[in-house]
Amino acid sequence: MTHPAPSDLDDRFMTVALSMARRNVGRTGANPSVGCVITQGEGNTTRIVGRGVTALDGRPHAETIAIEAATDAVEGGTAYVTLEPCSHQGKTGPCADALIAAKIARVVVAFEDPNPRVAGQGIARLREAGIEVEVGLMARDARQVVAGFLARIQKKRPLVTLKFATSLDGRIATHTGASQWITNPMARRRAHLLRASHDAIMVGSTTAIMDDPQLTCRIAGLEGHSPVRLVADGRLRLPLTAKLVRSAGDLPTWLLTLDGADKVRTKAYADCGMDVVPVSQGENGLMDMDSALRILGERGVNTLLVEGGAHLASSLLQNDLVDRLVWFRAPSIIGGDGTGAVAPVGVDRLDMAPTFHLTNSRPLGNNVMETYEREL
Ligand code: AOF
Ligand code: ZN
Repeated sequence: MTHPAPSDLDDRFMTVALSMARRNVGRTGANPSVGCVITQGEGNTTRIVGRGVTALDGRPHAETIAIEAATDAVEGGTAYVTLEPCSHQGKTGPCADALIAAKIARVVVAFEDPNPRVAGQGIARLREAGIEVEVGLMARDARQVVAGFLARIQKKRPLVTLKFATSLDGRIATHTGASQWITNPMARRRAHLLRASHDAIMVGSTTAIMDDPQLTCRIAGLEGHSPVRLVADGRLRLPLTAKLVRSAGDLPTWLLTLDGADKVRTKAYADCGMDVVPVSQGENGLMDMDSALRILGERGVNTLLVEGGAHLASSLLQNDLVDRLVWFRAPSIIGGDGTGAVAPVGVDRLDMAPTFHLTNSRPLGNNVMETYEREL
């Protein structure tokens, strides 16, 4: 019988830590969802004695949960963490200190935390305490899991995903405005699932008025995981009778509008429970999307799902603010008199067109779901 090489074991346990981390993506507030696995023993006898994932809303952190939940002694064990353990004092002490106090002998870290409050200091602290630390295992996968957190720290804005549900010819409505439903129930269910893994969902005012959406995650068992709902409505056109306004007292709902918007109307939305967020004007007189996204980043939004409409999609694309596309396509043709998924983007030459690369494609019954990432 062959014994697994130590590096294979490391891969195996970091893979478990990553699957722990994936459990709470979109549910840890501004905090990244991190996974931690603690093992004891060597070679074939190595076993997991504790595991943890960053708790809902971001605290406690994964490491302290793994230590506390351990079913056996952790002293002398190895901890696998999908992000560098923190070194700062939050609601509870630094995770690096918790690992030191627990007398962990070795820590395997997927990658260094770019948060300036941590940035290598967690690793340094562990090493100073005599703990063996290895950094960089499965870094690519680990970075993918917290891509939104990385965007917020490094680009000072959330990771932006545009979602489309269209006919084969890229239409989101017929010329009479009929749009329910273009895609099939499987595709719509998958779209709801997408909501649960994002911190916030945004629509433009036309979509909010035409579709009167609730923007909640209505999947059994996931109802509690609905993200913050956002409407970009520069001119305050949204009627106070809209479902989003009427339910604003129960679910966090933000109204992004132009700075200096009518005070009386602004107060009416605020009285309904909406959080009115003023955004500066861009050169074209519309809301400056760069500023809007910066504000969302400051408010701790790591991942933003944009569900339309055509104008919001085009202003984000025009400003190169889109990281990912999720495209649900039904096998129908609506034709050129229908509404296109994206309003004019100002592309004259083909080399000016924002380009994405396909990262996933899967059939959902007779519909298809495609995922794209921005081509750099
Ligand atoms: C860890 N383990 O599970 C997570 C970490 O706001 P605080 O005080 O909770 O700290 C948030 C920061 O901690 C966050 O921005 C990121 O740098 C790090 N997240 N660190 O050791 C964890 N989620
Ligand atoms: Zn921590």
